[in-house]
Amino acid sequence: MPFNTISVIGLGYIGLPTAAMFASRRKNVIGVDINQKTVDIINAGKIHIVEPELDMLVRAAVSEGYLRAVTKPEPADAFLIAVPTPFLPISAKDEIPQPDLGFVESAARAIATVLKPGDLVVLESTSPVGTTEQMSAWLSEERPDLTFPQTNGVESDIRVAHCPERVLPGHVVRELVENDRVIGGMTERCSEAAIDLYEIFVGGECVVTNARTAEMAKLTENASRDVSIAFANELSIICEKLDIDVWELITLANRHPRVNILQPGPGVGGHCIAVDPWFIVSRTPDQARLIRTAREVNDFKPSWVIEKVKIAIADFLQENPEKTVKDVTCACYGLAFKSDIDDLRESPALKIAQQIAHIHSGLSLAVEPNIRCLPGNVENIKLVSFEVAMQEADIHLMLVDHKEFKGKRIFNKNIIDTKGIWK
Ligand code: SAJ
Repeated sequence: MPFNTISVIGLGYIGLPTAAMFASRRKNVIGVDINQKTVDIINAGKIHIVEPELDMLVRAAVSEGYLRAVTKPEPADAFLIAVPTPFLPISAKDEIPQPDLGFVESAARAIATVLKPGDLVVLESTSPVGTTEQMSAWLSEERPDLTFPQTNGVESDIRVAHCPERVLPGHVVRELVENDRVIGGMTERCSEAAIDLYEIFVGGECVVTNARTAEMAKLTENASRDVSIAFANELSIICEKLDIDVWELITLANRHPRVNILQPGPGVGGHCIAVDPWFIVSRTPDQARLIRTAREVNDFKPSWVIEKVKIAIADFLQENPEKTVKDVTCACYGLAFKSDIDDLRESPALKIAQQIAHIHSGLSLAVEPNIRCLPGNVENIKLVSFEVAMQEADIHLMLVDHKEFKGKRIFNKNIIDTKGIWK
């Protein structure tokens, strides 16, 4: 099936690289985003996010005329929806977060106006099971003159599929091409059309399933990683009680040929692994017991780390009775949600640093080699160099194992090392 014009709705961390990738294969790409500033930046050949190699790809795509951005959908042969699927705010502490499909609904209703028979609509956003069918129902509500797979099966005018993104932030450009792709069409013809679309740039295998299984596959991948990290985080808490070095323990256990324990840390962040498992729990709360507990274990880790800082401050004051708590300086090393990136969104490290700055009356320092300044909403934290923090702080909290922090030799310091790199 030829796709002369491809439209990508949502030009964020997934949508923009995907749009640029189609454009790099000399397809006519229309990127749609509700944010005028984002649209202007892209049309100037620049990017509004940090992702290696993406700037070159977008610059070339725009300057050669294959990619342009707009705020309102225009006709195309294929539409890829890559908008956020966050969860709704929760009011009670033990409430299960519920998915917010508002962006998917708006995107679906917006593209419906320009759909024509033969078009393909792909949902790429990570979504709870049933969302693709729901999206197709929204499209059909807007366009009663067209037929859709839920009512007309393989004969439908419009093809609909779920093809979840699975790329790792920091490696998006390479992984978009190399990773296998799950293709979940609502019918066989929908899957065939989606394969034709992705084969434009995907070098990995396009594996076909149905839409619901594709939705669950994506959630399963991230929930599986969340459960594995929760195991490591729980081990770190157990080992602390038993006076065992968790890093040594994991290294030893991983020598077993069938054991592969992940690494503990200050908690799980980012906009995927800390969110997606809830999409399973919210649909099947009575069945998804382990998945829910894993989320709770990982979400608990930042408070556990903060308690350790409080204890370290108290111990320091006991050893230095001439000082008051106001004289104690704390330094946090790393603020990003994981190593070697600049992304602070949903970062447990940032959350911990902010909480310490909030409760601690002494000075709070932070070292984050991947950013130049702190976001406007971060208060009472001074961004300093590694050397300044090492010299000035009394309590040193290692939060993110950035390459700049590894291999440093640190002696005679009060260190809380959540990543096990300064033991
Ligand atoms: N983390 C640990 N210990 C580990 C590994 C990770 O504490 O051993 C923490 C990280 O520090 C970070 C969080 O987990 O806070 C998530 O980091 P990550 O590298 O595991 O994953 P993401 O969120 O960057 O990307 C994930 C990937 N999913 C899987 O590996 C199953 C990626 O392939 C997905 O495309 C992405 O989610 C997504 O968009 O869903």
